[in-house]
Amino acid sequence: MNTYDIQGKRIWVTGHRGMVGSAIVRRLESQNCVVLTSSRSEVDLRNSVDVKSWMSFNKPDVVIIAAAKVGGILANSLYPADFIYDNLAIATNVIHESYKSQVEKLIFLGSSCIYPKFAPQPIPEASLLTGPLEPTNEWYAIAKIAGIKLCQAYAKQHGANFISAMPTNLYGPGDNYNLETSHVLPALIRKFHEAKVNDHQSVTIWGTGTPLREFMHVDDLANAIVFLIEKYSGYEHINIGSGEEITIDKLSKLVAEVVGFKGSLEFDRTKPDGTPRKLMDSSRLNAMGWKPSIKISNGISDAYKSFLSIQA
Ligand code: GFB
Repeated sequence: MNTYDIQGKRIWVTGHRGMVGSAIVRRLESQNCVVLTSSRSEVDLRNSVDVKSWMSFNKPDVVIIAAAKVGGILANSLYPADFIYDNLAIATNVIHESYKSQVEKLIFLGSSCIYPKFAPQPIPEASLLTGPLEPTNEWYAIAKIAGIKLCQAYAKQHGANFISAMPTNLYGPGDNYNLETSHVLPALIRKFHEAKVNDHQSVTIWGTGTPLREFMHVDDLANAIVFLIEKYSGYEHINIGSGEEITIDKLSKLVAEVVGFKGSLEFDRTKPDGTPRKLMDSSRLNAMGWKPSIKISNGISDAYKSFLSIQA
């Protein structure tokens, strides 16, 4: 297994203010490397001229594409043009300019929603492009699939050491708690917290509660990303899952318990369920020697603590 040593390297973490980017910056604090970050006012990643000039000035050795236009099931279905355009532009610009400025290692982050709606479960990497996508997030999925293909094309044509990884549904510090655009877990934390403090008797959950989702704490993901930068240079994208899945109904009860909400759940069937299940097969990553360590019940308590700290 050819390894890449990040000691002393200049590592650009794009999207450093986001939940994933900030977890990666936290993870790199203990490493002897130079972490580079850029604010939106300095570099609009959708603008190739911005990206080119920032890279020629800052000369990163490693690039982590954690920047993305992300959101939950409702945001993805409401803003398809934003999701496909922003994510395609970010991938195209950062990957191409990384090649032009001879970046030594790049990792592109996608999502488990790249897989067909009815892929075999658990979903192996080979399922990619074998069937129709989940309609609510196909725009984002296509942009992320294009990112995978960009990395593969630059590896194939130019020998670039560009890899891509597909995390499962993430949660943790720095999450988005806006109820229209967020993912389910932060939405539940906020809904149950507000119901508790306002003494409401019930909380509305979207859909039927029957879909299954796999979750991973963002600190586990940050560890996996550093592990892959150092240990993986393969052509194929690689799944980063926890192997722990739960129904939305059970997740709701777990979050309610952590938050201390004692009321009832109501299910709003006018809201979409999305894909029925998207448990990934992460055996390739596990076989390389990496496993997550944060169990969902502990992870939710940690996420709730970080939610309370931003309420204060
Ligand atoms: O997390 P979520 O928005 O995204 O929804 P996906 C997961 C499930 O939770 C769906 C249900 O079945 C939702 O109907 N749900 C229940 C809720 N209550 C709520 C709520 O209050 N808010 C939200 N947001 N969901 C996303 C993709 O799909 O997965 C993204 O759209 C990305 O592109 C992300 O890939 C990882 O898991 O369905």
